[in-house]
Amino acid sequence: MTDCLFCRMVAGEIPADVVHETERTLAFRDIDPQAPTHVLVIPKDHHATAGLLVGADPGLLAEVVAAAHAVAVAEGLATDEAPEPGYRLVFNSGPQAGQTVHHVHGHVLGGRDLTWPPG
Ligand code: D5M
Repeated sequence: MTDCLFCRMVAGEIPADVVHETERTLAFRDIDPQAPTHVLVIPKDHHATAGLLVGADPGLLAEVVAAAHAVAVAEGLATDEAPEPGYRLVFNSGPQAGQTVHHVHGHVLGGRDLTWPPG
């Protein structure tokens, strides 16, 4: 989709600070980080929300989650054996949840104590 910001980043039309890439996923640093580690993980194909993606291609959602974990391991937030110190993986879905870019993306957040419940 040419009018989608994240599709344009996948296409290389808009710069991205890429930290991880697979055949079907891309991970890049958030432009407005909310934690010492704040990385967005997306499928390269356009799907608006996680719910729509899991209906269309559940394996691709699993690849996005696996990529998010690989980012967390690379950032020193987790190992493949244990979650410590830990990280949060968030999919904002829809306007009431604060989704502003309508191409599904998982936020990988970590590197500080994260509060709960979220705002
Ligand atoms: O999150 C959308 C996120 O996208 C938000 O945290 C800012 C980020 N963003 C917006 N533009 C860019 C660019 N150009 N590079 C990196 N990150 C970007 P949401 O869950 O939809 O509110």
